[in-house]
Amino acid sequence: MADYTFFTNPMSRGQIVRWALHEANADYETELVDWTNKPQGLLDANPMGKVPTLVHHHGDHTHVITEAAAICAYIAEVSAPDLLPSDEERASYLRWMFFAAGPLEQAIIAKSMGWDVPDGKEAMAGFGTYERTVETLISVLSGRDFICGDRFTMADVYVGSQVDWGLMFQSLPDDPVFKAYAERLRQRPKYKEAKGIDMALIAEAESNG
Ligand SMILES: N[C@@H](CCC(=O)N[C@@H](CS)C(=O)NCC(=O)O)C(=O)O
Repeated sequence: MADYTFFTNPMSRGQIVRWALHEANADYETELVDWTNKPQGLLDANPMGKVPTLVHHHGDHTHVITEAAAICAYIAEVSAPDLLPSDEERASYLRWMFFAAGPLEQAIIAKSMGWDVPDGKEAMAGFGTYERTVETLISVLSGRDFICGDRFTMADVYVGSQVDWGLMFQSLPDDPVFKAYAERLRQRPKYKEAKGIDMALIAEAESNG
């Protein structure tokens, strides 16, 4: 049995986790999830029925981990120590990974759904406003090649995926700082390897109607 069972759908946030698994050279098997007929194994592991969901087979027991950012962090802890932060990088690693999973994701979803923060309620919304959130991320990335500084860490898989998807779906502005960061990540062999698998699965699903 592989170390991990990876429940995913190629057209989903599962792409983030596949990239993380490849950066870690992890041993995993894929369970493809049909939205209209979710496997019982997924529902048992994650009552939300959401992907990505990762099951880690660890000796005689298993660990279930969900939420793409947490899964990336878990994979780094268990299978990719080189992608963990150094003492100097740890604050940025945690700060921007949580920022991307919280305020940034909320800001992007609110914008995509057409949800406006009512006047005077910015202080209650964790992301304040879409503009504040986006400008904050641009300002941090302006001074560095990767989210923790000059070295790729697992935080770049998650933060970078938000930027990559945001540019693709135009839910983030076409800012030169975002574009340069995304381009740096898209050149990584493991990014290409993982995306290649999901793109092939999407093409196969489309050709089967
Ligand atoms: N907070 C979760 C969100 C996961 C999520 O919403 N996944 C979507 C696909 S991108 C899904 O499973 N949708 C199917 C459903 O809700 O039934 C994460 O960050 O992983």
